[in-house]
Amino acid sequence: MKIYFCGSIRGGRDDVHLYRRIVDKLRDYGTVLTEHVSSSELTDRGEDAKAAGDKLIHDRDMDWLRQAEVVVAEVTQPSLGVGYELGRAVDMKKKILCLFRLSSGRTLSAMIRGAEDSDLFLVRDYREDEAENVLEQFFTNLRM
Ligand code: 6K6
Repeated sequence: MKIYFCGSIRGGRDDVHLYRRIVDKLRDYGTVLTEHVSSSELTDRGEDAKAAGDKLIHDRDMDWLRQAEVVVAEVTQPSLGVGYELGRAVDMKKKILCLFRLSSGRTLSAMIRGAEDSDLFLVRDYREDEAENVLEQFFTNLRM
């Protein structure tokens, strides 16, 4: 199974340690097309973008999104790019899981929370220590 993981890059890298844990767990279920999102070498400064070019990044990511069967997004750190990816993924009728930590004190965008349809688009509030269990539950239900 091809899995597309979304996490904030230019929106801020505060949660990169958690993206790493999520991507590690996602590898149990398939190929993660966007592993770089969890790389601690990728900063919000954009050195990589200068080398690759924003258009190339966008077009490559959209290509991967088309290939993916499942999209998992950590949405606690607000990110324009993640919001954009989720909107495109909805349009492509992908199965989507959004993970949000209430402990952040933030309120999730209504455009994400309100997109929940208990079928293709799921939003799950979780605590950091529950990350692996929440993913296990999601992929177990997917197989049923
Ligand atoms: C590196 C540092 C800053 O920009 C870069 C360029 N690298 C990117 N490489 C691959 N995917 C990217 C890059 N920048 C953004 N994305 C995609 O958008 C990822 O799939 C993330 O899920 C999402 C993050 O968007 P922003 O708006 O937080 O950057």
